[in-house]
Amino acid sequence: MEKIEVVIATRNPGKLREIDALLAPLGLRILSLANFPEIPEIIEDGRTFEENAAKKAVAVAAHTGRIAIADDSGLTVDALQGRPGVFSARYAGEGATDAERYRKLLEEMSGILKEKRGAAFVCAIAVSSPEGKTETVVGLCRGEISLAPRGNHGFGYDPVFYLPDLGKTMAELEPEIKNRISHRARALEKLKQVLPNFLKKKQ
Ligand code: ITT
Repeated sequence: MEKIEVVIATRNPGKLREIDALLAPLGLRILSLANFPEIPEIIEDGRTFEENAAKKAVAVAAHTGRIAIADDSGLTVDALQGRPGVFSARYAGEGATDAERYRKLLEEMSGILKEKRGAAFVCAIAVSSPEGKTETVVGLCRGEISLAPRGNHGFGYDPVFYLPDLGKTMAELEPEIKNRISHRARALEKLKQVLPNFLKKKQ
């Protein structure tokens, strides 16, 4: 049987790897923006993760004529009143590396006591059909901002996101474990509930 094609609307290889692994059991043919290099950059000017995820999914579905799945995610830190939030990717300026971003965060958090270092990773995932039907779901994972980076797995802010229950940072977890507990895993679990409505063959 021909596989249904779905485009993952991200330029972030870390996200793509995780989404790919989490959707693998569905037997879809996963395409990414690498298959559509002509798609221009989508301006993420929404006020919420949900708005940005929907904007990316709608634009890519319209452009490719295929079902598109987009992820908008980031870190919200309690002591920073939710920052960097939707600005997580731009927190240390355009073109900064992951390490530059988390080092800037550790610097901004210096002097903040362990009890006040609570944070959450948030992931909004939107799915959109070429006709413009869209659903958005959100997943969240709570933890703390560590005092120093640890671990080499994952991507982004993972080395400084500490999970007290596991006694490890997100970057110290094997990918299979992160993919069981992360904000992205939780959002994709919810996505799997609504996805069948998008994958139905047109009569
Ligand atoms: P796309 O928009 O192309 O998908 P992006 O990297 O620009 O890629 P976002 O605008 O959603 O994505 O920004 C997400 C930011 O949050 C970025 O700095 C990531 O490194 C970080 N982030 C998201 N999920 C993460 C995770 O699971 N672990 C660590 N950091 C994460």
